[in-house]
Order: sequence, then C-alpha cells, then structure tokens
Amino acid sequence: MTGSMPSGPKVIALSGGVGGAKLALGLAKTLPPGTLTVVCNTADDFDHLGLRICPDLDTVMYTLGGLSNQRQGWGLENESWHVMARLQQLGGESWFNLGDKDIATHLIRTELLQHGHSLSQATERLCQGMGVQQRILPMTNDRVSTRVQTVQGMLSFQHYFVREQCRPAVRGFEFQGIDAAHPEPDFMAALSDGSVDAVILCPSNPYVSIDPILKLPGVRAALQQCPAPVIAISPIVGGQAIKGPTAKMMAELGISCTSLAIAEYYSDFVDAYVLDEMDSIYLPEVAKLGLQTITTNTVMNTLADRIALAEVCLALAQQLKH
Ligand code: FO1
Repeated sequence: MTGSMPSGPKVIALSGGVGGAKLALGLAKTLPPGTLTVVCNTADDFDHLGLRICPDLDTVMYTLGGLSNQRQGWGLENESWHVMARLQQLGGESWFNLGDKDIATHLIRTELLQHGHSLSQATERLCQGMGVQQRILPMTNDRVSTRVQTVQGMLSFQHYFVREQCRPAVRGFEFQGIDAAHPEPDFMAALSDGSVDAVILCPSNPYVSIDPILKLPGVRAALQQCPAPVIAISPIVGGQAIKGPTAKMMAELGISCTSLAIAEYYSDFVDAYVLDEMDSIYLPEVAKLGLQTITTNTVMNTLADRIALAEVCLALAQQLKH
C-alpha cells in the first residue's frame, strides 16, 4: 500500500509507552528508514536510585530496536535481575523493576544529562547504540512530572502506576512544570513543516500519555493549524482499553468509556479518526464532529496487525493530503 505513496513520506507519531510503541513499530516496518519520527511522552519520567528513568522513551526505543520484552511490553528481552535481587537483600527500594541490561540505558542517559547534554541528544546517542533507524524525540527537554490526584491523595505517576498498580481511584492529573516547558524544537518545527505527510496520534492513553504532549505550550494550537493531516487511533475498543488503565481512569473521571468520548476530546485538532470495526456504531456521531472516519482492526496482537494498522493510517493520510 505504501508503494503507491511518494518515496519516503514524512510521518510524526505521538506516543506513550507500550500501546503506542506497537503502532510505532508497524509504522517503522512500513516506512523507509529515516522518515518516521516518534515523539514520546516524558511526563512519566522520574529519578530513581540516582538514575533518570524515561519509561516511554525506553519502551519505544527498545521496541523499534527489536530488543523489547514483548510479553511485558516494557524492558528488554533476555533480561537478568541480579541488581534488583541485591537491592532487595540490602533493603533498597525494589518496587520498580530495573533489569541489569536496562540499567545500562539509564546510566548512560543520566551521565549524558549530568554532562549538559539534552534529553534529545541522550536519546539520539542511545538510539544509535541500539541500531534504531527512526528518530525518537522526547516531547520536551524540560522536566514535566505527572502527579495523580487519587482518593488516597496525590501520588507521583510511577508510584500510582507501578507501586500501587493503578488501584487508587483517580480524580485528576497535574503535569508539574508543563507551563514553563518548551516543546522539543524539532517536534514543534515539524508541526508547521509543509513537507510532513501525516501526524499520527498512537492509541496511547489520552489522559496520561497524549495529554502531556498536547498541554505543552503551543502544541495544541500548532496541531490545529498543522498543514499535515492529523489522524488519531482510538485506544478504546468495545468499551475496553486495548492496553493499560485507560478504561478504569475514564470510569473514575466520570467519562463514558467509548471511542466516541475520545474522538470528542481530540475533535478540535484531529482531521481523521480510526475506530475498531467493533465500534462502527459510533461512525455517524464521529462524522458529526467533522472528522473523517474509518473502521479497521485496531487490536494489535501480532506484527502483521501492527503493519496492517500502520498501512491503513498511511493510506488515509495520503487520501487526506490530496
Ligand atoms: N512497568 C511496570 O508495570 N512495572 C515495572 O517494574 C516497570 C519497570 C520499568 C523500568 C524501566 C522502564 O523504562 C519502564 C518500566 N515499566 C514498568 C514501565 C513503565 O513504568 C510504564 O509502562 C509507563 O510509565 C506507562 O507508560
């Protein structure tokens, strides 16, 4: 399908971690090397045991490098856990699982940052080391931290997500530092670049993965004015989240858990919306929002599913560009 596109369409994908990385891999397998840029949420990032951990950048890097633990979704395949075992024996913090090989990523990143490199530069260096042929950018080089308002009080994101396993009911989110943060300059430039062929919002969690990107100063407005078609893929299928706690969060926030609710949330800047075949009932209402719509299989269990969804999105982008 991509063969009919001009060689090397330029595509920007906005992604969180595990769910977004699946479509990013489908896009990477479909597009020629060097044409895909994945912009990752960094509001999940935190400092832990003296290391800067960037979970969504890590997940996308490992996935595109063919190194990820596919069963878990995060971390590296064939990992060993000697450092964690020792930490536990010594009474150190062991609720966040850092594999021995994974630790090397965080050590290199932390050192580069301490020596004045930006997170974009550190990510580029790590991608080179992992043989990743696509560009992976943090949404910003500034610090932004998600804080989760829960019924048990305020929690930092990883405490909520990993330590508490998303159990406390959520009441809202705060993205500390967002108002002073600058969107990554190449990301911002791409949004007004007439040669970009598509901006694709991966089916990541809209509230904690995509929202931090959208809430960076100027990003939502730039997406509204973006010359390239902006396409979002619903992360909700048949009232359930494809991956992670999106459905649980929506229920707790009092939002009806449908792909339509997410289309409404994105409708001021998205040109087209991809729904799962199971949700075709919502097509007329999504169309009423002024969005082009298409249904396809959006559940990405296999690599073939990821590539098929990427091809549908790219064909849609090509159609919208003309
Ligand atoms: N997710 C977990 O559910 N448990 C973990 O112990 C865990 C460790 C971890 C280490 C490095 C890394 O880059 C990611 C890690 N993740 C872990 C994934 C991650 O924290 C979440 O999936 C994201 O923050 C949500 O997008």
